[in-house]
Amino acid sequence: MTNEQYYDLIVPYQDALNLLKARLDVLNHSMYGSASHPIHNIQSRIKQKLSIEDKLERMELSPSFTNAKENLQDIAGARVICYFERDVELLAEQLKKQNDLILIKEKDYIANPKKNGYRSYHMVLGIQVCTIDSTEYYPVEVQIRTIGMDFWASMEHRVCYKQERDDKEEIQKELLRYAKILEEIEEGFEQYNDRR
Ligand code: 0O2
Repeated sequence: MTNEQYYDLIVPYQDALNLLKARLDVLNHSMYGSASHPIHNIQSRIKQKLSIEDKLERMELSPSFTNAKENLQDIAGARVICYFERDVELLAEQLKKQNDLILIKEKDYIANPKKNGYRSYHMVLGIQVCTIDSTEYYPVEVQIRTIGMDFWASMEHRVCYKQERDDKEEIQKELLRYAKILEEIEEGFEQYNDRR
């Protein structure tokens, strides 16, 4: 893929991401009124050219514009960090209710955490992008999680994720323990919040 093809590829994904972020802003302001907001922060990214090419190669596909568009659902990604687990659930529910968005894929690693302790709610949403001559849906991968889940995932990503290590099993056990401790701490905060 040439640089020019890469930039042509990502323009509508960036548009889709911007449209989704505007939706999230509105939900953030309106979900609980002006009293409090569910979202702590939002991070977003467009996949780098090299990461797109690497991923296609891992899928045994040639790294072309067409293969990227037809086979990748994470060219655009948003990570939404909420305060409480209940905020994650409500936000996901609200997004699913918006009937001009398409739910392409959903993975609930909060209801079903991964073996290593990873917890997060994932969805791929189809966002309608209207230009002067076309209307098309583009996928955006959305990860919604709490501050504690994000802390755990960021640290695990740093020390372990996709790495070959001799002590991987041992580390995984320890990481699972940390995930449980963080879950307990967050439950404590949520209970304090409910008692206000
Ligand atoms: P990176 O480096 O964060 O970009 P996919 O891999 O997206 O094609 P799949 O299996 O449906 O397909 O993805 P899934 O399970 O929804 O997970 C996708 C993303 O979730 C990962 O992206 C990570 O960001 C995050 N994730 C999943 N499992 C873990 C985990 O065990 N630890 C951490 N820290 N993050 C996880 P990438 O592209 O794999 O990685």
